[in-house]
Amino acid sequence: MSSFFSRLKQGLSRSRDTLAKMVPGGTVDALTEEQWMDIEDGLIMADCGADLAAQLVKKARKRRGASVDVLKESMVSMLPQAGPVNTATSGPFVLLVVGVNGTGKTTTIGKLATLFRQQGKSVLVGAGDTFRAAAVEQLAVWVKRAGADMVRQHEGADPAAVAFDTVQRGVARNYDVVIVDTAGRVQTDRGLMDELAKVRRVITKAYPEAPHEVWQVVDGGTGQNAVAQVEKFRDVAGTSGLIVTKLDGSGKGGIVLQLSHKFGLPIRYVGVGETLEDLMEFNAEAFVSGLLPEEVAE
Ligand SMILES: Nc1nc2c(ncn2[C@@H]2O[C@H](COP(=O)(O)OP(=O)(O)O)[C@@H](O)[C@H]2O)c(=O)[nH]1
Ligand SMILES: [Mg+2]
Repeated sequence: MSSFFSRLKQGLSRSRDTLAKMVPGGTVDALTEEQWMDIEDGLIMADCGADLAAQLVKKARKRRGASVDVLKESMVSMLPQAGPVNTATSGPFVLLVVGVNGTGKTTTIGKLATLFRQQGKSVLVGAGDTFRAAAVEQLAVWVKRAGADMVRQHEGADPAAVAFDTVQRGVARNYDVVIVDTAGRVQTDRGLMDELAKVRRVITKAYPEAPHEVWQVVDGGTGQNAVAQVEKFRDVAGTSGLIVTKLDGSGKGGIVLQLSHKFGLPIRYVGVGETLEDLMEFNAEAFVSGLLPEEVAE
């Protein structure tokens, strides 16, 4: 088994445990009515959401010889098929990262910067969370370790000004990748939304093609809260993809399916732990295989 898959599996073990209680193993054919109801309950407990759980079971049951393998296929086929991210833009590839405080934005940016550097790309990161001085320092540590560069201003500086400077410098100095961090909390929710809208606007002023992607980071352990967060940020920030972190911390990995189904947004990465290797490019088949129990429960 590849280290990628074993790590993912390890990270999803709590979710798989949640489901293993309810879902019989992979090859069981012709499940009983009661077993299907248990499966539906299991999917709900793993945070797939009641609507999606019902849909998945219904879809799987329509197939002859319906089994858990068919359920896996239904899950994979309902995930939006997004092509790979096109970072080969004419100027820098500009990525804006948004999301509520504590979801993992800054650490994820640090990891992404490292991954891009490993591909030989030059990376410039903008410290747009000016709300707390500690946030800038935390980012600085990651950026230095990654061998990337950073644009920063003083605590309390206008995040839009930081974003503008970052993108402008990224274009002027021909960076391959520009990543802009943001705050996930300011004095008020309204303030945060206004700020994000402004950050997005000035990025486009600095470079009309940008941002190429806006990824929202959500904490996979927060259940319906994660759904509400995506709903709230989506229009303001123009979210184009999701990163679901902390899947190792709860048995609620089904949230990944619920979010992508509900919003039709591609999942770009999932986080299954705190180290660099725990941020994994999302692969629908691997994810679903890691989520569902494999062995037949006798
Ligand atoms: N267990 C676990 N912790 C994570 C994961 N991703 C991020 N974290 C932790 O979540 C905490 C908050 O992350 P941070 O990047 O500061 O969040 P931000 O406020 O959105 O910038 C940090 O302690 C991270 O190490 C993950 O996939 N799994
Ligand atoms: Mg942060």
